[in-house]
Amino acid sequence: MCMDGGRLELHQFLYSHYNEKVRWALDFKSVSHTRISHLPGPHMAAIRTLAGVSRTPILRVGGVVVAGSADIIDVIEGHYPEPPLYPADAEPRKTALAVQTFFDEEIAPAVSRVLFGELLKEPAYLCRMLASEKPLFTRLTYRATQPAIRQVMRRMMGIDEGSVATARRTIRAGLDHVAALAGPEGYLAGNRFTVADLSAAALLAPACNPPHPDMQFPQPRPARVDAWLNEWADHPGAAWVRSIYAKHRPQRVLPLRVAAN
Ligand SMILES: N[C@@H](CCC(=O)N[C@@H](CS)C(=O)NCC(=O)O)C(=O)O
Repeated sequence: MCMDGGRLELHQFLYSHYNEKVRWALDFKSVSHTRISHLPGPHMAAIRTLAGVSRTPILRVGGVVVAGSADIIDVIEGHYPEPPLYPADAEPRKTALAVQTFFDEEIAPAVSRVLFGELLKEPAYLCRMLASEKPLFTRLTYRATQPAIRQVMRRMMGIDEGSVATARRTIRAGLDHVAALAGPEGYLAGNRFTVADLSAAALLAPACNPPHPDMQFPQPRPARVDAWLNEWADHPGAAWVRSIYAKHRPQRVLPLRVAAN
């Protein structure tokens, strides 16, 4: 794949934790890119046409399209090896990639399920979060279609009382896991920051409210969103997430262009 000189586009959802993994990897490596923010629900046609799947993140460079946060990070790492996200040695690299897979597959869906269980009850706030970059007309239309979109999102994320209760326990297990696994230097695979730390911190970020413009929920927040954040606030795993953000999440990389669509 040729990335040099190509316009690199990240097709994303604002505040999404899988998308945050890719934003972080691009920012960490100072890769200039354009972010194209889609609205969950209406995104489907455009993303399917682009990538043949409906999930974001999608990375596009010219005619080349890569889907899925882990595969995208792998491509970014291959083309922009410095600073590295993969450990040089085989054993810690295997551990780092296994941690990424665990958080991608087990923890991240639980975070979405519980958080959206709450956010879908706050349609005005949800629209403010997801559509803030859009023109007024699009924001109003998106708000008007929330009842229909809410049903689709509930179904797609498997949100019901039982699944949300199980997902809450899974989130706690994820926070316990990072608190227990972080070594003396505070990292999950070896003694430096890797894709393991990036993945765990990005995917737990919606529960930990790290002070970064890409993930910090807008103010004022509804009481139920505050309650969601308070639920995890004192967990040592949440303190770990915030410390990894403070040490390793670049604030913003320029030039970053945000395209409206
Ligand atoms: N394994 C994928 C999961 C991506 C994913 O679930 N993305 C969500 C947003 S956080 C999505 O696009 N959902 C909408 C859909 O499934 O159509 C990854 O690592 O990128």
